[in-house]
Order: sequence, then structure tokens, then C-alpha cells
Amino acid sequence: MLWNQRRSFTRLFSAAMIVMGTALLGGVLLWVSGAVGRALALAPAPDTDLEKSLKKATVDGKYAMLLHQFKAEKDADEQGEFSDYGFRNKTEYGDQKDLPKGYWVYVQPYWYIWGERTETVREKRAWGPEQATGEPNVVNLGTDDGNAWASKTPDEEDEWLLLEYEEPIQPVGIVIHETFSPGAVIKVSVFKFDGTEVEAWKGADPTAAGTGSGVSEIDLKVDFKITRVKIYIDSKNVAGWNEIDAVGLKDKAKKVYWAKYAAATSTYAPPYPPDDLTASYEERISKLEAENKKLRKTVEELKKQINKKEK
Ligand SMILES: [Ca+2]
Ligand SMILES: [Ca+2]
Repeated sequence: MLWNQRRSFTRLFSAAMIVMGTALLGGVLLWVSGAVGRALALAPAPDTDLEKSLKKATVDGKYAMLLHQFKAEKDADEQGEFSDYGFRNKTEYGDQKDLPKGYWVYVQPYWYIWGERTETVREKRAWGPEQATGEPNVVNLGTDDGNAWASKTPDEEDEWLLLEYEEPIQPVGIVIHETFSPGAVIKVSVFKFDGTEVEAWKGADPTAAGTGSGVSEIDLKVDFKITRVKIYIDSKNVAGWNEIDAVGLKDKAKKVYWAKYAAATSTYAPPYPPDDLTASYEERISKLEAENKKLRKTVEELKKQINKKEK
């Protein structure tokens, strides 16, 4: 009897030790993985990873002309690692303000807002920002020509022109073909793959105001690869439509790359016939999908609670 008692006590004791040991080991493992996870989260992701994320965010080339990118780490809870959310007309989101409308894609931990769906092929509008893509094609320099981008008004507001290039490159210079009322370029910035805008040049336009037209060649200081460049135009102070025909980026080997997509503050071109039907349709599907995801999550949680209670 005594022997049996002692034996069962020993058994109980060793079982308790195993449980405690496992718990301790588990705790240590959790702590270690937590610490490693935190360290990884704190360390900025390498550029190559972010370049891959950007590519992933195009959804196999479905979207182009990145208009905005911002970090939203917590959204991974709802969106997962990747989500092709679709069209959204939101101007505010979290602490983000003045958001452009466009196609939202989540690649953890960033949201990417794209301006264009590549399968929608549209004719180039005279004076649209799309006229600043490709090689220069204005023949009559110094004239108001629809083959160049023009802002909505000649002098009412300051403008910018945003250009996207097909392949990531590290530019050493920019070539801006200013074909009408030149001399208004005051700043050029580029974007890192985490969405940060970095000033690459600031100063007086090498093409003087008052000349008919000019090609401004500007050296850029950029020590990373980019796909986007933004040109700031002091339109208010340089009279007339400050039209831009084409924007090339030069790499170290002096090869020039022309923009593939463009967006701007405004344009003299009429708006494209609304893609709204498809867009609003997509928006509705996206909303339904998001609601569905939420509902499924709630159901899962409810199931868990029920299971717990039953036990
Ligand atoms: Ca102007
Ligand atoms: Ca052009």
C-alpha cells in the first residue's frame, strides 16, 4: 500500500515536472521568437525585399502608376499578407489624409494605391499627363501643343507631374523637355520603395523663363533604385501653360529611360469618360469581400467560445 502510494506520488511528481518543463521551454521559445520577431520588425526591410513587394503589389502587372504608398502594419490582421482590395474612393484612412482615389493593394505592411488598370487601354488625350510619357514627340517647339502635358489653368496653382518608369533604375540625371512657357521647374523628388519621398534636386530651372522652349538636363543625387519621379512646377510665377513633352531618366551608363505612366495635379484635357461603372462595381465586390472576411472571423471566434463552454 505504502509502496503503491509512493510509486503513484513519484509518477505524479515526474508528470508535473514534465508539464512544468514543457511550459517553461514553451515560454522560453515564445520569448525568443517574440524577441526575434520584434528585432526583425524594428530592422528596416532591405531594399531588394521592398522592390519585390512593389512588384507583388502590381498584381502581375494588373495595376500601374503608383499614386501613394503608406505603412499600416496592423491591417495584416484583416488583409493577411496580400490583398488585391480593388477600387476605393476614400480620401482619409487612419492618419492618412488627401488620399487619391485608385486601386488599393495590400502587401504587408504597406498599402499601395494605383491610378491605373493596365488592361484599360485608353486613347491619349491632348494635353493629358499621359502626353509626358514616352519619347519627346512635340514637333513645333515653343507652341501650345497637345502632345505635351498642360495643367488646367496657366497660372492659378502650383503643379506637379508624377512619372512612373517600367524598370527600377538608379538615375544620375533627369532630362525634361519643356516645349511651351519653360523655366518653371523648381524641384525634383524621387520615391524609395517604402514610399518615402526624397528630394533629389532643388533650384532654378536650367531653361530660362521667357525662352520659347528648352531641354533641362539636371544631375540628380540618388543612391537607391526608383520607379517614380515627381517634378514640381512653379506655375504661378512663370506665366503661361508650362508644358512638358517628355521626361527621361539617365542612368550611370548614360542610357535614357522614358516614362511609362504619368499623373499630375491637374490637366487641360477633359476627364476620361468615367471608368466608374466598373470601378464602383469593383468597390462593391471589395466591400462585400471584406465584410465576408470579417463575418468568417466572427464565426470562427464564436465557434471557439462555444467549444470552450462545452468543455
Ligand atoms: Ca504658369
Ligand atoms: Ca509628348
